[in-house]
Amino acid sequence: MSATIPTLSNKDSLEAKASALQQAGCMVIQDVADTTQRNNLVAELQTHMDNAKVRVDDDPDEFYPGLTQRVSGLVTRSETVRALMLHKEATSMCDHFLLPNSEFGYQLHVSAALNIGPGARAQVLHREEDSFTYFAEPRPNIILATMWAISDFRADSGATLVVPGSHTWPADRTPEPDEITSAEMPAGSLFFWLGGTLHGGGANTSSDWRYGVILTYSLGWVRQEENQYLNVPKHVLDTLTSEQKRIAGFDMYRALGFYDPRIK
Ligand SMILES: O=C(O)CCC(=O)C(=O)O
Repeated sequence: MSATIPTLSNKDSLEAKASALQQAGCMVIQDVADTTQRNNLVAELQTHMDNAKVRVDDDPDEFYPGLTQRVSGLVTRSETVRALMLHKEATSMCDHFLLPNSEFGYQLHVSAALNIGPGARAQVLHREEDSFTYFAEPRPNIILATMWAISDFRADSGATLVVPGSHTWPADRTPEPDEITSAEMPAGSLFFWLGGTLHGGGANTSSDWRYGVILTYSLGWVRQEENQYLNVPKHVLDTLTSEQKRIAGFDMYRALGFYDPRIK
């Protein structure tokens, strides 16, 4: 494979990180989540993961491959995610890439825990910004995506496949095999990619599970992919801090999002 993903340390400067991500359309930062955070997250989501429906007879036309546990609604389900979604490593990149197009802020776009099981096929490569066809390509930055490595991510265990540089491509250009690479990273790393970067879950040919948490962010004035108004019930919303509510998308963006508090 000739495609490479820039890998930086959490001690590198903001400028170095932003420049690497801008150039490659993707980047790994190592040593961001510690073992306690990862263990807590797994424990908080264990029951939901155990109850997640795993399709064994995979339909190759399905966007989501089988043999994978998927759990969303993480703002409600995980205290650790409520901290990680505001982690400085993530928000500093969001400030850089999203605030110029959304001066009053950005919001969580998707939250999901993805545990790719042995035998799972690769997901079709796609772009996070694919819903925003209104904008001509190359699109402005609308979305910034992150993947927290809860387990080690290896090429054979289903590490995210990514096409560095594809954020600058015309939408109809198909990657050659040597332009696709795996976001291999040790547990605790944080993988970033831009909304225009081609990527997808990798095939798992190993006997281990690949556990990741995807948290994507979007401009404050677009519709969120995950419906937080339904996934965060009122009794949970009432326990969130103002920062958590804001990032989850419950603040107004200029005139957008008003409501009548007398309606219960
Ligand atoms: O699991 C991964 O590595 C990527 C997942 C993804 O891109 C998706 O579910 O849309």
